[in-house]
Amino acid sequence: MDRNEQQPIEQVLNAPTSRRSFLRWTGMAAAAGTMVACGRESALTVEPATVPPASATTAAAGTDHSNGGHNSTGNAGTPTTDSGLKAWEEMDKMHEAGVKLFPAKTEGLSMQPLEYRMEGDVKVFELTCEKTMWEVEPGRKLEAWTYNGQLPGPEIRVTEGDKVKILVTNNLDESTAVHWHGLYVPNNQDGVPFITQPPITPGSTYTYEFTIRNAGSHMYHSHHNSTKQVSMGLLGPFIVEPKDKSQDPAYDKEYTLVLNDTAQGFTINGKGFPATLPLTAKLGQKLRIRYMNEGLMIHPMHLHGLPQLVFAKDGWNLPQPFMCDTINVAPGERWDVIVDCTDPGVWAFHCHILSHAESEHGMFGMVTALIVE
Ligand SMILES: [Cu+2]
Repeated sequence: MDRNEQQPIEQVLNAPTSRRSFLRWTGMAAAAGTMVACGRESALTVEPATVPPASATTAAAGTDHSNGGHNSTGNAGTPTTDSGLKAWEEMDKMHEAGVKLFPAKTEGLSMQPLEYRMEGDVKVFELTCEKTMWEVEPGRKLEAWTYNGQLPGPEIRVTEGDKVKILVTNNLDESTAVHWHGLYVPNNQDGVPFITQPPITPGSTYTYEFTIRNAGSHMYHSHHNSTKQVSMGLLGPFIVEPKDKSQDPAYDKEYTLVLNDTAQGFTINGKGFPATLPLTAKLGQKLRIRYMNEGLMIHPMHLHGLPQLVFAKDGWNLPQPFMCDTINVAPGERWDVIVDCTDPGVWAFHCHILSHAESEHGMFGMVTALIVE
């Protein structure tokens, strides 16, 4: 079992199983050269957090009402657009353009493994809260508040029984605090200002220290002015390997998918489609997927083609794992699933609240793909 083959974006983009194979699988490589440039910015102009009202998109598509919605070259009732295309042709082009960009390159690597140093038998991690310009989709850069410049923040990965010390430096303009969501910690390490600690004021560093007592997929995030601070990006995955791995199902490769729906729009791991990263697997491999929801809405995550074996909730293995094709992930929840990659192809993988995933401008937001080769 290769526990952590999650790849940084550069590796994924340069790997043979990425853009090239995606195009091959989708049969678009040959067509790519003949793609006619679309007159509009297509999917990239869509604000992921909002779906344009029908009236707005109709206007944007330049529907010509001067001839009663008819045009001389098209079928009766098929409006044309400013570009001379029929409305449905323009819509199809925007959808196609978004898919062809996937996986689109953006700046910023999220959830990189956080290095630590040893102080005796204690693993010491450092997190810095700072303002970062974060590229959600190509060309759409927003101010984010991040841990170590990443959104989601770096992946903290430890083993049950580890002693950890986490130094949090606050370089923001307001106080903050970090809550270790899902972990057993001593009460005074729980990260809630005025209940268990003073706030971490701007410019100061605060030290958390505890022993890891429970395994599983967990999170860390701000617990101060949290609607704002978590929305702006102060969140990250905290993964605890069990001491005894025999209780978990076997898997070959794993991915963490952090779902969000706040200041950056609808995102998976801080990016919106087409800048989301595909998951990749070889035929016959088993993937472990760790879902985490750091947003304010539920997200039913639907993988096409291959069922999901749900075996853990909030880091606790289920007495009775179950199969599904859509797993609802509520705010604060973590679900762990195994996908047995028995069928090759590019399998669409998206939130099934459709307004989080697709508009008339094409797919956006919480959409990615599982590529099985
Ligand atoms: Cu959703």
